[in-house]
Amino acid sequence: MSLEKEFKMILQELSSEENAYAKIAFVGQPGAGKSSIINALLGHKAAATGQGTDITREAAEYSYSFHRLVDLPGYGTDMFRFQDWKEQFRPEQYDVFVFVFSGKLTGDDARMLEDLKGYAENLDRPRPVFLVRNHGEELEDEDLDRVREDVYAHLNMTEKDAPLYFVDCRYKTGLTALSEAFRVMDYRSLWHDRVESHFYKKCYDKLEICRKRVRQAIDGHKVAAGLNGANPIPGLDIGVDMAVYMDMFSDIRKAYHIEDKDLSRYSVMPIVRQILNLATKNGLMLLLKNSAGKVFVQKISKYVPLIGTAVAAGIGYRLCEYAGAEYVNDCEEAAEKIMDALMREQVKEWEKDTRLLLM
Ligand SMILES: Nc1nc2c(ncn2[C@@H]2O[C@H](COP(=O)(O)OP(=O)(O)OP(=O)(O)O)[C@@H](O)[C@H]2O)c(=O)[nH]1
Ligand SMILES: [Mg+2]
Repeated sequence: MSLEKEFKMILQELSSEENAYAKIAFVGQPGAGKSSIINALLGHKAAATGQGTDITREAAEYSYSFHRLVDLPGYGTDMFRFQDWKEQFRPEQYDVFVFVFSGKLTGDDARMLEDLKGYAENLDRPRPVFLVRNHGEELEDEDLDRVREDVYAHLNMTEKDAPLYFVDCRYKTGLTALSEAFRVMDYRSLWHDRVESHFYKKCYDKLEICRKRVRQAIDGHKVAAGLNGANPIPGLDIGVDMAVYMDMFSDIRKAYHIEDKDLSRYSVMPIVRQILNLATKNGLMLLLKNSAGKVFVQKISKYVPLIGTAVAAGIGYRLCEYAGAEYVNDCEEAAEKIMDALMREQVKEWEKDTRLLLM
């Protein structure tokens, strides 16, 4: 399969998989109403709810528009002590957090919010946090400001760090405002980096495999080039066997799975034009002249009659190694440009999807 196709497949897999969703994790004490809010947002009973503790015992994901709602168990119970809960459910993997509470806040709650702030700083991407006071019906209007002050003071944050919503699951109030807040989030910025970083990492892993194959290809040709010097390079007193170089370049491209038809699609890129040009006799001559200058052939070659053909063969060997390395760099640069182009196309697709979904 060609390198471009391999890159494309990586991107397609990543975009269609888990990664292309903003994952909204619901966190909070047991019984705060995390599962009930998820059910209310979904409009049907998907998650189990109940009066006891530890009703939710495993992380569960539910599709919600172009997001995933993630129901997590409550923390601070015998079964899930805060530290154990964190290790088991790794909240740092999620993109958006909904902190649900319904009564008194605890030290664990303050620690949880402290951690949430920390994740955003470490990962250098936005990680919105929403505070949700459930059981809203039990509050009178005049209580709302007090709850608001109380929660921000206890969690050591301000409304700017995390907006507060009042909802009630029994009477289904406040949920529209919450779902509207999810809807208008710049959701792509939440997971774009994750998809992009996975994409580049996987592509570079592929290139690493190619690089190993390429070394073998160059090594074989170097020996041939050292022994063979049929075509003189104009202006230089040294001969090279063009066929050896042509074969080597072709083998390098093969090792990278770079196919000519891939390249023609990207031929507006200078680096790609260069790769194509080097596959021609004139282009190759030019590269060799440049490379030869760099391996000091000019200086040494005029002494060939004095120093003998063994040294000249050594120069041919180095010249080939140098030209091979140059061509490898070009191929890698072209591969990187292909990755960038594919990523840019994908971003355009996502933007189109976002516009459709937000209409
Ligand atoms: N009156 C009233 N009861 C609610 C409200 N929200 C949830 N409940 C009830 O509170 C109990 C706990 O709700 P859950 O949604 O299971 O709470 P949870 O946060 O998911 O709990 P864990 O899964 O154990 O962490 C259930 O019996 C719900 O029916 C509400 O707004 N008003
Ligand atoms: Mg639950």
